[in-house]
Amino acid sequence: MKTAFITGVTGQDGAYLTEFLLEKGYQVHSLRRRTSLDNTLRLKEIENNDRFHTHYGDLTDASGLLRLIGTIKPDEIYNLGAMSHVRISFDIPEYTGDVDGLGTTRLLECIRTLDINCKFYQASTSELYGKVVETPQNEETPFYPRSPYGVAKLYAYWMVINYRESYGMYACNGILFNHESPIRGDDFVSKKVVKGLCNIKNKNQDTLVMGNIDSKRDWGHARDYVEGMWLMLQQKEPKDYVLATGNLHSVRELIEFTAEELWGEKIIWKGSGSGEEGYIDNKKIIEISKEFYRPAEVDILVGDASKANKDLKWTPKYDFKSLIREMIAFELNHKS
Ligand code: NAP
Ligand code: G4F
Repeated sequence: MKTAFITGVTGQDGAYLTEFLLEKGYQVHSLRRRTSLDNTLRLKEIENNDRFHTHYGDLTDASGLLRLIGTIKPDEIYNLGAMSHVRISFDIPEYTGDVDGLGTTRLLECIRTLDINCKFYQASTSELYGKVVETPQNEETPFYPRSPYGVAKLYAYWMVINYRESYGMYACNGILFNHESPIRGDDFVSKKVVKGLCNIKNKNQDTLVMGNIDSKRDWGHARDYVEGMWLMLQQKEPKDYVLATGNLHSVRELIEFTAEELWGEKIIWKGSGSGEEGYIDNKKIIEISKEFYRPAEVDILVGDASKANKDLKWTPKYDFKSLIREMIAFELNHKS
């Protein structure tokens, strides 16, 4: 029976990965932050599994990490913990660097110091490509991060490669494009749009206020992506892989598709820029506010996952429509 240690277990990917590894027969140990309100809502269905364990800790606390990893001696570490919100990273850049950047180094140092035989997965991101220099992006595409989050993750990305090359560590970067699910955090665009429009449909909200709706992303389902993380750690050689669907949609299309699923009709757009508004049945449901714009935007991200398709035999099962339909169904059932 293998033992895994997961940071970020209380987040979207942490919950799906834990479920996946428990199904594979793993013992799963995980890092949980102490919070004043319950942060384990995504873990309710698995928290009673006797192969699942949480431990209090923080990626900024090196001595705690060393003690935990030294006791658990995991076969695999999945570093999913992060301050993961791009816009908020502009508000707390130093903290973001500490958790997302140095937090990764702290874990790598634990493996080196304890001299344990432990594979390491790093949650790298398509945000590394930022102001993209080619489309689609693959493992060879140069990086140009556009946020404190992207810059912190770039440091972590290179530390993983440095520890692999310096100490022969089995350490991989998964360069994952946006992946969503019904349990996505409320302040990411997919959840905000689906939840907001479902609320409007149910007359619990009047309008949805959005930022830049012309940015474009490659959205997949988190359930598909956690399988890819695991596959990266089951290979002969540690390598870095892009996981993506290869399909591109704008935030505007996300809003239009969700609205059409809910009302069976098209949104009518009026105005432009931050004065643009969206209407259904002559009722305004979308407004734009600069509040949700970023100081520097990533306009377009779309990945080429050919290397993962070939080496890992990884292909996503969900597409954009099945992802959004599942998110809508969750919101509607959740409310009833
Ligand atoms: P998420 O839902 O925001 O979860 C982040 C997790 O990190 C939460 O469990 C959070 O704990 C934890 N965390 C935050 N600060 C921490 C700290 N100081 N010490 C320990 N844990 C801390 O993110 P996600 O969408 O699951 O993403 C997982 C990872 O993949 C992140 O590293 C993210 O940057 C990266 N990534 C995500 C995507 C995507 O589209 N989802 C794409 C590429 C890469 P609390 O619950 O207590 O806040
Ligand atoms: O959903 P988002 O906040 O995701 P973003 O910035 O792409 O970051 C996510 O994916 C990354 C992978 O590429 C991860 F590394 C990262 O941790 C995170 O999971 O925003 C998507 C797009 C952006 O262009 C944003 O400007 O949607 C645009 N947007 C427009 N209005 C909005 C809004 N984003 C948010 N969060 N809220 C809005 O009202």
